[in-house]
Amino acid sequence: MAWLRSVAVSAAAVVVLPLASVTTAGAALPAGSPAAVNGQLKVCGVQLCNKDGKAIQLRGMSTHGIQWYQQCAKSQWWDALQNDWKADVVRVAMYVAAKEDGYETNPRKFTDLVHGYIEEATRRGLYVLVDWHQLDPGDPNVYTAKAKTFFKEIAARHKDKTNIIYDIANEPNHVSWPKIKSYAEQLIPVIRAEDPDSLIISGTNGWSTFGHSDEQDPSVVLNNKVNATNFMYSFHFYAKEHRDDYVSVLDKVSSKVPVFVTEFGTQEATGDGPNDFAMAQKYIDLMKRKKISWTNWNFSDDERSGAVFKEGTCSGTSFSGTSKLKPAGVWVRDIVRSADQW
Ligand code: IDC
Repeated sequence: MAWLRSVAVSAAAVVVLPLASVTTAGAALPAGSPAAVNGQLKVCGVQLCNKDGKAIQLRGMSTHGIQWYQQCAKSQWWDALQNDWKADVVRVAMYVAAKEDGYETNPRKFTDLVHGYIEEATRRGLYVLVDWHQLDPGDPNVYTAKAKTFFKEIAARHKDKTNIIYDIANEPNHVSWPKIKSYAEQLIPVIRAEDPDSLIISGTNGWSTFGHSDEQDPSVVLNNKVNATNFMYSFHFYAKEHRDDYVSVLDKVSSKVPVFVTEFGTQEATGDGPNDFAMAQKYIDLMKRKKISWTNWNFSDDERSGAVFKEGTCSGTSFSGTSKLKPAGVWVRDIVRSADQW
């Protein structure tokens, strides 16, 4: 690449870098967009705060696995997310395991794919949550070296952006909390070395339930916190299956540590089956009251009830409005669209 570009790194020094490695802070964020208005996120106490220190709640959607549903991410899909749904944040779900056709099968291809989602989210003024979607096996330590390689490149490329959020472990399972904490404390410095002020999230044991799905008390996590600042814990739920006891856990932990609900559904944990909107509404009310940010699973046309679009939608160009939505989509679109909490 012959193009070069000057970048001021301080008042005193100017370096010349190849254009491909340069990103300019906020330059592409449209005025008035969620990421332009709120800027660099910061954890303040147990809340997520915007650049002015005001507690905010971000709401948005998760992609399905980008190895399977990349074909959805065309311009009209982005238009729907940005303008029709008025989302604040998109979660980019990058599965890791080869047996799930994930990152391991082609690290270069998947890293480039994620760069593409980040750039598009930025052009549209959305926050973008980069999800290291480890799931099977459930111990994130299996992938520590790969996670370091991936996040180092992502953070190095996008460090000047103010709209990027890193989730280093989707759903740890069949693994103890101290092992997850140890993994997190190895990953966080790798990201921070490139991008010091970034918001970083990690999942918790029991598929990101603070151990509740493993019949453990959340105090195991709460009494042994990750040693990091600007860090949040994720909590996941599927409302048809995860009932009032899970709501109580979310209520309890979110009073003690900063929590981001990076994935939830209104169905069973398979992401399929009947919706329970009444139960899901209890979580929505709690998250609204406590300004807990969330992304819903998922913005694809998979056949399951939790994929918001009807099957076949992604082969077309019409994503806005409600005609292409399944019931879960109609329900969650209304909530994402409703007046912002910022
Ligand atoms: C599901 C996908 C499905 C895929 C399966 C296993 O919808 O297509 O075959 O994963 O890879 C989660 C996970 C998320 C799951 C989702 C629904 O984070 O990967 O997606 N779910 O089962 N945790 C609880 C539910």
